Amino acid sequence: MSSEKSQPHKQTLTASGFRFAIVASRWNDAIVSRLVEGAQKALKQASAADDAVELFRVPGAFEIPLCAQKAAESRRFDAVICLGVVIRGDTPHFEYIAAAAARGISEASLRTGVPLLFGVITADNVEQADERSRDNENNKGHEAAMAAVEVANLYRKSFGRGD
Ligand code: DLZ
Repeated sequence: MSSEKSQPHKQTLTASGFRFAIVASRWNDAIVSRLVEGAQKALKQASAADDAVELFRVPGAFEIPLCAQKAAESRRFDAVICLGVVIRGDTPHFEYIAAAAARGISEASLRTGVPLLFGVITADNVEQADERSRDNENNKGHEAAMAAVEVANLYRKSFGRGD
C-alpha cells in the first residue's frame, strides 16, 4: 500500500484555525531541535498561522508531562505536541525517564481531555535518534505534528470545541 493511501488525511486536513503548543526537552538538544523544526515546518505546510504555534522548552523528557499538562489546562491549545529524545545508556535512567514521559503524557491527555501527541524518540543510540530526526516526513516531530492536526480536526468536527 502506498503511503498516500495509508495516510489520506495528509492531503486534506488543515491546521488553519487551530492552536498548537510544542513542549520540547533540551537533553540531546541538537536532535530535539530538529524535531521542533520538523513539527513547525509540518504545521506551517498545513497552513497554521505563525502566531498559532507556541514553543515551551523544559530541561529533560521527565519534565515534559507537567509542562504539557499546564499547556493543556490553559485551554489555549487544540493540541500539545511533546518532543524529546531519550537515549539508552549504561544506567537505568533510560527506562525510568522513557516510561515516566510516556505514562505522564498519556495520563495528562486523558486527564485534561486535550490531545497530547507523543513525539519522544526512545533510541538505543545517537545514530538511531539521528535517523528519526532527519529533514523528511519520517521526522518524529513532523509525524507528531501531523497527528496533532488530524486529531484536532477529528475532535472539533465530531465533538465540538470542548471548551
Ligand atoms: C538524567 C537524564 C538522562 C540520564 N538521560 C536523559 C535523556 O536521554 N533524555 C532526556 O530528555 N533527559 C535525560 N535526563 C534528564 C531527565 O529527563 C530530567 O531532566 C532530570 O532527571 C531532572 O528531573
